[in-house]
Amino acid sequence: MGLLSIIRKIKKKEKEMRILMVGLDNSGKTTIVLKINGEDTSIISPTLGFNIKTIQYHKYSLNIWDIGGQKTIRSYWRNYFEQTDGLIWVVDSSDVRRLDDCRSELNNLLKEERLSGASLLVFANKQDIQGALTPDEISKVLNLGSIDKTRHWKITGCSAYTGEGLVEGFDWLVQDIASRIYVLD
Ligand SMILES: Nc1nc2c(ncn2[C@@H]2O[C@H](COP(=O)(O)OP(=O)(O)OP(=O)(O)O)[C@@H](O)[C@H]2O)c(=O)[nH]1
Ligand SMILES: [Mg+2]
Repeated sequence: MGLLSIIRKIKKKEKEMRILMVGLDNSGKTTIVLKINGEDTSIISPTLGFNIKTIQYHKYSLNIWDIGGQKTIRSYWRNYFEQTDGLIWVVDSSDVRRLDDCRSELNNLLKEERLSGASLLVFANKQDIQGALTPDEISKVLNLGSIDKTRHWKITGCSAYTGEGLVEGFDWLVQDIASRIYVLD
């Protein structure tokens, strides 16, 4: 391999970001990934393992790991923590009954040493549903104000159906990661 192609290869690799997408089952993770990638969101089934999707986003290549959130398979989340640059926690803002569960699962994740350097984007999804809690309300219930000061985080309201809020969230996440790991860009 010539020097130029080696350099190109390194450069290409440099532009990659690993994004881990988790949250309770039915929160809308898979729908969000499809929508941001411009794919049909009408036929969706629960994720029993995981999906990996590589999306070209501006000049970055996002490797998005969309992991199934059903209770019985949450113990497998830890298999995907390594080398995560960005963590997306997806919340069904209309599922008030399970917000306690949602808070405790998120708290567990944030204690994880291997995720300590990852930027955190919380998507308060399903804002199109009447009666859904607002991002501010979700933030209070999930106690995001008590997140460690060293963590970069943001909450954004969104709807994977209409697409509202998705670009705003991804833009913040990608910029935040880039400012930490690609400082020379
Ligand atoms: N109204 C509304 N429904 C949504 C939205 N996002 C997802 N859904 C629906 O919520 C259900 C679950 O969506 P999924 O994307 O499969 O959820 P998931 O988080 O990937 O679920 P698991 O794979 O089981 O962890 C589906 O019926 C979606 O159509 C949204 O923004 N608004
Ligand atoms: Mg899914």
